[in-house]
Amino acid sequence: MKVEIWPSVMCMDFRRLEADITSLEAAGADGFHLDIMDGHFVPNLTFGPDVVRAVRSVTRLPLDAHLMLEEPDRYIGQFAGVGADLIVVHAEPCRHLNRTLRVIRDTGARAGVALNPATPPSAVEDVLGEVSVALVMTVNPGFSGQALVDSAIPKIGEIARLARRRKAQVRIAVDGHVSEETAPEMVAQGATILVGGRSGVFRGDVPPAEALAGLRRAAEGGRPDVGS
Ligand code: S6P
Ligand code: MG
Repeated sequence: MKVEIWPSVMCMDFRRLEADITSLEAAGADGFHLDIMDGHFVPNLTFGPDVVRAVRSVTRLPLDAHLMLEEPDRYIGQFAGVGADLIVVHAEPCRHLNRTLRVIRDTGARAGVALNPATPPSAVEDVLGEVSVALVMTVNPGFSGQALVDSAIPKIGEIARLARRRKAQVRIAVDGHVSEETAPEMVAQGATILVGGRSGVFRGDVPPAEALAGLRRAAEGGRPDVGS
């Protein structure tokens, strides 16, 4: 299966958002990742549905709304309504995760579940059959440019094994410090969607479009030996 790279909108230059999106789409981005933060579930604030709507207006690529919200249920309809194709909620704040995921699917969006570095794969095992994407956080959520939480990487492989055991058709995404150095191991563990942030795409030393190409080369180099 092809490794997809989804650049993170929160890392873009907001003075020229359309230009960043257009150039990354031309450079081969497979989708865009939009981090929605409420200052409660994570100690930071980003943006809301209006920015998702603006991004939707300038690209036809899939948009992934990563809800880092204390009460995600309250906002699912809004993000689906402005064009999010994939809505990812964290397992941690959801009291009724199975129902929340069904609410997402009922909007017509694909459902995803995310888990923080300290959350065990068992927390999402019983919903792997309910989601299109399982998002493994390899940093503590809230900011870009953070250090990798090494202990989170083996969780990619654990979730891949759980999914195979349950015959769940779920893709594993990784979010946090995805770089040319870390991507090969993430892919070897079973990741097929990588969020491109400051470590992999918006590095600052080369244009994002060039960094994206380098990240893809590195990620493809990490593909498991077995055919996929
Ligand atoms: C972090 C957020 C992420 C960041 C991403 C950026 O809370 O969920 O999507 O945008 O971590 O990647 P990097 O390379 O800056 O860690
Ligand atoms: Mg994210």
